[in-house]
Amino acid sequence: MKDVRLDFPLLRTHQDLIYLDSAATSLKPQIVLDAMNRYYTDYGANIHRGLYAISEEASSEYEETRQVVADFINAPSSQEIIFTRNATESVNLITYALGREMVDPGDQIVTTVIEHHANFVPWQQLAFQHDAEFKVIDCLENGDLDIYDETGRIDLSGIITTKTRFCALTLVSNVLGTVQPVKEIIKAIRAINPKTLILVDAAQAVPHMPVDVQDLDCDFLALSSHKMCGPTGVGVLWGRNEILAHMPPFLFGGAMIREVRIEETTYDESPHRFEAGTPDIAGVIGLKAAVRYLQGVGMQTLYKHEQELGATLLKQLQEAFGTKIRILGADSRLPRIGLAAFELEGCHPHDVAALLDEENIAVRAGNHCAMPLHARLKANATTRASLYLYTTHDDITKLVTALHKVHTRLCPSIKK
Ligand code: ALA
Repeated sequence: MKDVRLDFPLLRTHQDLIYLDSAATSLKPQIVLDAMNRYYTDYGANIHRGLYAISEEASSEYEETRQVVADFINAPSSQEIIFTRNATESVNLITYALGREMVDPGDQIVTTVIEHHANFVPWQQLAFQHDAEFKVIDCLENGDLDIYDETGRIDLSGIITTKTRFCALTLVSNVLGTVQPVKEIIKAIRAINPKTLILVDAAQAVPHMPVDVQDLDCDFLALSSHKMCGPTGVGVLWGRNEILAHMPPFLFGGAMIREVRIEETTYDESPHRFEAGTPDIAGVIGLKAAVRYLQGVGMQTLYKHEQELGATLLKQLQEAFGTKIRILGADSRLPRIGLAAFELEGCHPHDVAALLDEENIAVRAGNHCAMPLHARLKANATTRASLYLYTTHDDITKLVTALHKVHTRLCPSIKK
């Protein structure tokens, strides 16, 4: 994994930077930048419109990304891949297009307290607007979902009912770093209510581990290009064809219609029905390069690397600070990606992040768009270090050394 650092130009232009904020956005390899640049310099026409060579080339490069993404998440068909602006928009597409049609007063929408706001607020608002019940699965002190019976089996009786229209789940929490047993949860949901539609937020999962929508058996999956070596401005919604085929549009305009008359408009098939207007063509082409790059590294290899590094991160932080550090989710026995959100005794996370910046270390501080989870775990805010394929053991050692300095500066009176 060491050689991959050479692929990331930002690591060359900032040789001293220790970038530990990949959960916010990953760095981009040169081949992604080249692919986007090639579009703008060599064939930068609009897609699906021009009957001339460079427009056809742009259309074909754009459409090819659907197949590449479909293969990456093992979707049965490239027609099930919808390009959006980001994972947030992917979730909103479902809550607007399908949610408004399907949710009646008295119905129920289920999500969890560990969600990112992107997979929480759209469902909350949908429930509120339709007088539906908004049920939030709680978590335990270690961040694991409170869904297990005394034998450790997943038991969703009392949570999922015949009224549950939607259930929204994250595969990997952007604060806990834990990989949730989503496949098993989905099995348990289906056993109670096979009609519940299930959306998986995989924004923090797809960049770090192999994800297979058929194996998960979900109905929808949202992901984000910029967290997986791709450009910002592009997200993906995967959905089962049989649902998308009947789903009404969300945004109206050009490129999503079949026929427009003054009296009536008819719409194109999915996925084009859900891609109104000129999309981020360069971004989608960049995403294709990013997926191919990750496939070249190998998702199993990447996941193993992150699990090792993530375990090192936790161990070094715990050894260095003992009871003075609280790492959210560290006591969970679930598998993890390389991420640790922590409170350091006596130090405000914003001060920690600002002082780490003086040491050329980039981390994120705050609630990481997961206020319900922070409130549940009684943490006002945390400092988060998040790793990726270009992170090294040396980066972690430097973080821990710098944190010592920060702690001494901010809390001179606390005995180390
Ligand atoms: N969702 C991104 C994060 O967790 C921005 O940092």
